[in-house]
Amino acid sequence: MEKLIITAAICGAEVTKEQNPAVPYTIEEIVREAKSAYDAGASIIHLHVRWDDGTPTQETKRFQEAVDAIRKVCPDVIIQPSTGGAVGMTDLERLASTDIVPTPEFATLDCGTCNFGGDEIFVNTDNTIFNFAKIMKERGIKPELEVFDKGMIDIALKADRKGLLVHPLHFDFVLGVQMSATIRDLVFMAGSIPAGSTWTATGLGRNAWHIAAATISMGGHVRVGFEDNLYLEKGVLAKSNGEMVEKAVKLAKLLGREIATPNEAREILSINK
Ligand code: KMH
Ligand code: ZN
Repeated sequence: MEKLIITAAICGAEVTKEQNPAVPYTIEEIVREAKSAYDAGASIIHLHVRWDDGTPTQETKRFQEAVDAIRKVCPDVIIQPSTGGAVGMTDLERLASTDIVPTPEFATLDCGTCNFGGDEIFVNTDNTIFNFAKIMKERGIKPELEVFDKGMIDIALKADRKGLLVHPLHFDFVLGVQMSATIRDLVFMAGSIPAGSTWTATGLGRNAWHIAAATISMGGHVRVGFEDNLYLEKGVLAKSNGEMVEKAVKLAKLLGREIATPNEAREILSINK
């Protein structure tokens, strides 16, 4: 089977230090978490940034500072800025994370609107999605198509029919936010994308580890990290993102998959081609 790409979603926009004190806010903390994940075997850092008090921001300068600092200690890692940001941000605000220098090689592209718990709605209209896709294509940024249910795959394919995406497509199945996170759901999602596409999956919270194990067995790629899950196992908070990457590496070894380096991940995902 193809080598396994591990993405570490180290920070997110919603989780807090009250939930797990290791959640990073400052640039130093973000770098610490990125390095722990990279050292453990992550080849991609999915990046959100915060102000020092934990407030999420998409400000270009703050992203630039974080990316430059991560690059110093993880020179070849793939840094994937979020264009999702936090619920309620405007499209312009969200895209500001991609204005860093050099232009990012990879970034997320959220492919639909979804319920985000309580009264929160994460809004991505068709026009937002098509506009983000167009801008990313023009700027040579590979989109990771974030899909929270099957309908979002269909919206991504609509963008593809409009010529806004470059093949091979890469999807990230985020299970356990809107869609449930059973193995049946995962198999359905993996069977619903065009042949030749690559995919990553992540299970939110208590869904993290069965989704990781199934994904590794199915030939997909895995995302772990504080953005999606704060626990190493039931009742045990992870002390770092690195600990969660280590657990994914252990699962991969047990299941017979080798881990991809960042350059091997670029090759597998056709980044910069
Ligand atoms: N924080 C969520 C509202 C992404 O990074 O593209 C959006 C999100 C997805 O995390
Ligand atoms: Zn994110």
